[in-house]
Amino acid sequence: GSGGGSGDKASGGGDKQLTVGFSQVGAESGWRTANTKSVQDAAKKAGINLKFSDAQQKQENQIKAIRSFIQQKVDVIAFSPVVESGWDTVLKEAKDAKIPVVLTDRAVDSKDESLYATFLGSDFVEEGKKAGDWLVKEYQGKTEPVNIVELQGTTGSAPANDRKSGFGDVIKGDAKFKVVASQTGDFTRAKGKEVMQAFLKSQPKIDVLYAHNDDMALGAIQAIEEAGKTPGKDIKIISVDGVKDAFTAMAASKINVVVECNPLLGDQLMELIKKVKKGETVERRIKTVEGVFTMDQAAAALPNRQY
Ligand code: GZL
Repeated sequence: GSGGGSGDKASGGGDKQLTVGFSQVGAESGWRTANTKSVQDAAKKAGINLKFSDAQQKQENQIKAIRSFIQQKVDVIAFSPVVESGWDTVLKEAKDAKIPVVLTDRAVDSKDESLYATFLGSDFVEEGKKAGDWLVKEYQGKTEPVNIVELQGTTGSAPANDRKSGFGDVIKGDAKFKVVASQTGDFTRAKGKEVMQAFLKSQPKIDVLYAHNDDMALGAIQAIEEAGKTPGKDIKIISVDGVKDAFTAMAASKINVVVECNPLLGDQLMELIKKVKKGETVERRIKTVEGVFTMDQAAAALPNRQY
C-alpha cells in the first residue's frame, strides 16, 4: 500500500464526495466562458459535487450565492470576486460557519488573511507591464506623440485596476506616450464597441488602443472599421486574454499583440480545494503561467489555442 502517513487517516471520511459552492462572475466574455467550462469539467473529473452560480457581474448576487452556500453547509466555497472590495462581512460569515474559502481568478482587498485560504490566478499588474513593454519597444527611437485610448475592464475589478496600473507604470517613463482617453467597457464586446465609437468621435488622433480584454478589443475593431480606419495599422491594438477570436483577428493583422491570461484554472483549483478541505497547508498565492503573442506568431499559434 501507499503506507501513507497519519494524514491519510486524519482526513477521516477518506474520499467522501466533496460539495463545493462556486460563485462565478458572469458570462461577459470568451475568457469567462472558457473559465466556467474549465471549472465545471474539472469538478466532474475530480468527483466533486459542484453547486455553480452565475452572478451576471453583480456583487450582490455573489454575496447572495455565498450566503446560500453557507446555508447549504457546503464543504468549500470558491469564487472569482467581480470587484475587489466589499467582501469582509460575507467572508466572516463563511469563516464563522467553518467553511474554507478559495479565491480564483480575481482578488479581494480584504486585509484579514484568515478570510480565505489561497488565491489562484494571474498577476494582472504583470500583464499590464507586458502590454506597456510591447508599446515601448514598438515605438523605440520615435519622438512624435503617441496618443493612446484605453478600454478598461469592469470598474473596481482587480484586472481593471492592475492592468491599468501595470501599463501606466511602464509608459510613464516616456513623455511621448499620452493616454488621451480611458473608460470602462465592462469587459464586453458591445460596450467595447460603444466606447470606442465615442473615442473615435472625440479624439482627433488615436495611434493605439489598449484594451483590458479581447472582447472589448473585438468590439472596438468593429467601430474602427465602421469609421473607415484599419485596425492594427491606423490604430495599433494591444489586448489581453488570448481567446481564439483574438488570435484569428491577430492573424488577420487587426490586433498587434495579445498578452495571455489563462482561464484554464479548473484542475489546479480542484486539487487546491481538496488540499484545503483536508487541512493541508497550501501556498497563499498561486500565479498562473502565461505568455505574450505578437502578430507574426498568431497564425502558427491559433491551431493550438484551447480556449
Ligand atoms: C481575468 C478575468 C477577466 C478577463 C476578462 O482573469 O477576470 O474577466 O480578462 C473577463 O475577459 O471578463
